[in-house]
Amino acid sequence: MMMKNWKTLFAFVFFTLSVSAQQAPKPVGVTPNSRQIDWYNQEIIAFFHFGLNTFEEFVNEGDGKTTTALFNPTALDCNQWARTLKAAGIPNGILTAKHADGFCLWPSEYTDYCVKNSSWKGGKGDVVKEFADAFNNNGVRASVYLGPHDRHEHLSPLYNTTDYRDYYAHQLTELMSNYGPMWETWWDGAGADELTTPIYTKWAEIVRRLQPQCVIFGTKNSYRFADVRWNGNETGIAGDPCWSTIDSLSIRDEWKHIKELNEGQLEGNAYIPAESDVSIRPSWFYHAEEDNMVKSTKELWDIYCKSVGRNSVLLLNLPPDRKGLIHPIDSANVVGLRKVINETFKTNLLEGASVTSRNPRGGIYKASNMIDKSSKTYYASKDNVTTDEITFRMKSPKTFDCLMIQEVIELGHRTTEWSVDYSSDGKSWITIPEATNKQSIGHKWILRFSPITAKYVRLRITKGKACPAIHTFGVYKQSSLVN
Ligand code: OTN
Repeated sequence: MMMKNWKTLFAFVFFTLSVSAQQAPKPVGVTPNSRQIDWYNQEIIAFFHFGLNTFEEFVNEGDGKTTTALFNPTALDCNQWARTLKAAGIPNGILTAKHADGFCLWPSEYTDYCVKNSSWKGGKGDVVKEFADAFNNNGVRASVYLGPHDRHEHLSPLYNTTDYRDYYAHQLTELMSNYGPMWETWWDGAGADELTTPIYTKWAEIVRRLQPQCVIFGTKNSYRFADVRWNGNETGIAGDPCWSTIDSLSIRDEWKHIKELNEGQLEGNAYIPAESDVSIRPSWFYHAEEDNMVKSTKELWDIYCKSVGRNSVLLLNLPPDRKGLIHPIDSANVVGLRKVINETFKTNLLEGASVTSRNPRGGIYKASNMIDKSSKTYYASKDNVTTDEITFRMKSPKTFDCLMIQEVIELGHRTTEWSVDYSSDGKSWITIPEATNKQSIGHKWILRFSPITAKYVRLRITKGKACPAIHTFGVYKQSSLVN
């Protein structure tokens, strides 16, 4: 009887220990909300700068005085925009419903400075409606930029910030109520210094109430509500490192904190990841004289690797022309980017490799999960370690010039230093120079380097805030279209 009790106790202790070893790692630090996780998974979002500026020579920031009659796209087709995004694998697009000149692309009840008084469709048109309907019908998400700064409104003798707060609130309510789901709203900080946190509080309440899934791009005095931050430049290039966390109060004065915006802050008190905005052309609005200056597929691939591949989301501007169409060169180059991404990441050359790790957690958190293509599984090390070494032995030597790694973002930034080595015999190792002492991982980190041929690859995690939790690790050969 006594013996049986000891056996039962032993079995219980063994069971408890093995179950606790298999529990998921606990999150560390601040972590993303569901909007942010969804936003990260989109990877690329399109920007559409379209409005009066499109119809003016060399203008990108209209002064609010231009006559509304000028707005007259001759063949507007938002289905063509949506089809371009589908072909480019871009799931979401943000339209400048009102840019800094204050001209509204929808017939707002609250202003005459809008499509109602344009030549287009005899003043009966609504670009936001055509855009939202076309996107919803094509299975692409619609989003809006409602510029906080409004030069036209500033020209009014009745202008004061309280009235403007309410004017903007009414317009935001129109956009958030009348056009179906909206997935992101953009609070550009340009010219918006007079807008205080209490003003944004009122606006944020409207977004959260009417469109709870809508991601807020915030700057300056709206960081308290921001799901995502500006990356500190308009070149589409995120920092290295690029932490999703930031000290939200210290970045209010953004021109003094460009580095922090670009790189994030590991010990930041808020999870506000970086969105990287850039135009496919030199200007934000379409100008025919820039038709020969469109970024090539190769340039876009470089930007993708330095934005999405640096734990950020790429916001790529594809400005419609005076017809109201995306220019064929812009379209071809962005569809080319998708081809390059798909070709490059089609085959993880580590697939089928045997994988061993130094500090396995055990249970379902197997090291081979890193190469299993599943979005649900991941590798985790045991608790109380912050370092690890994971070795991949391929069946035969392979040639690669790119690597990609993903952390489990729901569990917070965990790994803070990592390197990747290769070997032909599993005994003597060489560290890839471009993959030496890297810092952040987050949603996705991509590195490119000169081709390497090796049979063994090793991921060395050398520092962290908690035990590593790695979703994906792979080595790839870049598409021949960019090499
Ligand atoms: O002169 N600027 O206003 C300016 C110059 C270069 C790059 C950006 C800006 S404005 C800046 O735009 C960002 C989006 O690209 C954010 O909205 C920032 O808050 C805003 O200040």
